[in-house]
Order: sequence, then structure tokens, then C-alpha cells
Amino acid sequence: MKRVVSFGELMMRLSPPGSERLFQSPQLRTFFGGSEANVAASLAHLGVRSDYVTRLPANAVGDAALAALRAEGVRTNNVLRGGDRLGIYFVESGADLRALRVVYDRANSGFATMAADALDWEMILHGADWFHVSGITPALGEGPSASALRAVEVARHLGVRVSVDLNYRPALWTGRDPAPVTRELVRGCDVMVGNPGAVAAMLGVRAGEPGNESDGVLRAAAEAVSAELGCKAVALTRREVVSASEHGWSTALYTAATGELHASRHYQVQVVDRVGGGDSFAAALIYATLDGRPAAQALEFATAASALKLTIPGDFNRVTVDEVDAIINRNG
Ligand code: KDG
Repeated sequence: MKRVVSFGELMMRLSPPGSERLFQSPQLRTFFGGSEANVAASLAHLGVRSDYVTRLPANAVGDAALAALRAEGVRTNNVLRGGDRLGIYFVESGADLRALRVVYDRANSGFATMAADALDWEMILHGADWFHVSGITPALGEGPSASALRAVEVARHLGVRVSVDLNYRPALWTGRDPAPVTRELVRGCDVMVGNPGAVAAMLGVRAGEPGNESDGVLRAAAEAVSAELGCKAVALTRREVVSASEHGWSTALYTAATGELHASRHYQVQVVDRVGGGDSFAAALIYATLDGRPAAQALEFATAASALKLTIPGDFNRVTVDEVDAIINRNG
């Protein structure tokens, strides 16, 4: 069984029921989520040995977070315990014209305050097939940032493949330029995931006018990332927001070695919960690549898996390989 290691912050998510506004309802539903945790959960459901690395507080909240990961089938042997708190984020789903809204309450979390040398990456990555991290992690603190860079360095040294999902979160970079550290993180990776806006904001690579996500712009962005930063493959997502409850969803994958750009089929999805859609795309692309599927097929698999995620409440994508393949086959 292939083994994938993901590293990042796990948070508790609190959401009002249905399309209610935050605090309109006296009830908030709890979920656990976080970009790389969402990837780890998706991979576990796809049958991969999925190891997740983070730091959780040593209290009942941290215990609940750990139990939630294990319930998804994620391995947690390398989860550190410590720090004062678990980060929280509030998500109001939105509806029709009212967009999704996210409020973070995550400063000084156990993860953000971890020491740069808290993790022994040689030991953790030994025997792994793949390492995944997002551009959120270096935004959270000096410790997570240095640890992520170290993990990527060790992975390269050990011949472990690396993917980085840019996951641009402007609120986490206020007053700072994400480009220097993100470019370092992405340099030489096997797969970079993002969208043209994130590529411009986080890597300083501008391929077209803001908002233009034509095939030509996707190709230009992917080629530039590959040429400047040596990424072997660049996967770009394209979300067309009709309303909070309806999205068009398609993706493209550029392979530097062949110069080919594959564009996926387009899904028009009635959205139940869009959070984690990009993470499930990254996870399914990792799965399909490790499964030996050719680029075009891997891209279709990842796109179908992430379209399915948009129909599932919570951050985690709980779909199996057979369910994803069935969607692809059903759509010809
Ligand atoms: O990609 C989904 C993530 O954005 C969500 O799970 C929360 O990790 C998160 C973040 O930092 O925004």
C-alpha cells in the first residue's frame, strides 16, 4: 500500500445549520478540518496509507480532533501534542447571492507555536511515497514554516515525491508578501496545485489579466511556474461561481516533460459545502498518480472526486475509488 504523509494545521470548524447566518442560530455544528488534514482524510478513503502530521493541544479538544482523524482512517502516530489551544474557524455557507464567509480564530494555536525542530522528518518520511503540504502552513508561524521547508528538503533527499497546494488565504498574509517562502516551498516539486490568482499572489507569476482563466492563461501560468521554479507538473483549478449554491468546476494539468496540457471535463455542481473541494482534488490527483494512471486519466479522477466533495457537508471528502470511477464512467 502506498504511504502519503501530509503536514499542516487541524482546526475545529463551527458552522450554523443550513444557510443560516453565523450566530443567527443558537446552534453551531462542529466539524474538524484543515487543508492538509482534508487531503489526509480523502486519501484514507481512497485506500491509501495516509499519515498526518500536526500538533494538537494535550486536552479534551485535542483528543476529539485526534479521534475524528482516526475515524476517517488517518494514521496519527506522528501527531505531536502540546501548545495552548486548537485553532477555530467559523464558516457561514451562504446561499444563492450570499457568498460563503469564513472567520478565523486561530492565533497562537498549538500548531502555530510549534518549534522549528519539533519533528524528525528523516524518521517520518523514511519509506514514504509522497509528501504533501499547502501554502497555508508557512503562513501560520516561524516554526511551521521552517518545518515545512525542512520536510520538503528531506523528502527530496529521500526521493519522496512532493506536492504543494498553494491554497491562497489572503487573511493569513496581511502585511506580508507570501512569495519568498512559497517559491522556496514549491521549487522543484513534483506537483503544484493552485489557480491563476493564487499563482500570481503567492509566486509572483502573472500569466494573464486577473479573473481570466482561459485554457491559454492556464497554460501560460503552468509553463511559467515550471520554467521558473522547476515544478514537474502543475495542476490548476477553475471555479466558476454562479452563486454560493451553484459552481462550475473544471481543472487542467500541465506536464513539464511532455509540454502537454490536459483540460478536464466540466462539472456543473449544486454545492452543499465547497470547503475542502481543492484539497480533495489534490488528494485524488496524488492517489491517481501513485496508482499509475496517465496524466489525463489522473486529472479526470481528481476532478470527479473534487466535484463529488462539493456535495458533502464538512471539509472531508468521504468517497471511494469505485464511487469516483462510477461518476467518470457515467459521464462518458
Ligand atoms: O481548503 C480548505 C481549508 O481552507 C479549510 O479546511 C480551512 O485549512 C483551512 C484554512 O486554513 O483555511
